[in-house]
Amino acid sequence: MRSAHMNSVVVVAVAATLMTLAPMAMVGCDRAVPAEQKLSAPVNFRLSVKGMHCEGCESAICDKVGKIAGVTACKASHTAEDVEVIAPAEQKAAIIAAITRLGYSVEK
Ligand SMILES: [Cu+2]
Repeated sequence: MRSAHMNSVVVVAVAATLMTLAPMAMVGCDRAVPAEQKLSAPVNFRLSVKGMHCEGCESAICDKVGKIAGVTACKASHTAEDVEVIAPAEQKAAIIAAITRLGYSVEK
């Protein structure tokens, strides 16, 4: 049981790669595929975020956003008031919620 956690960390890290490289190879073993591997391929999107005033705010946001499953990149700018993320599109709501919970406002 001790290795179960490590295994899931590795699965998250390679999930996006597996989905883009060999989606057809997954057919036939659906029950063995962890939920993380069902995320779609990451896309780049930009959120307009108000309330950041320094680099500490930028790292606070990307620290949180980076922990969301499927997120492969995060870049925040308090001067441009935006956050650029590379993540599966279906994770966008979770990313907006995480930023909002930190006290910043995301404009849609
Ligand atoms: Cu700040």
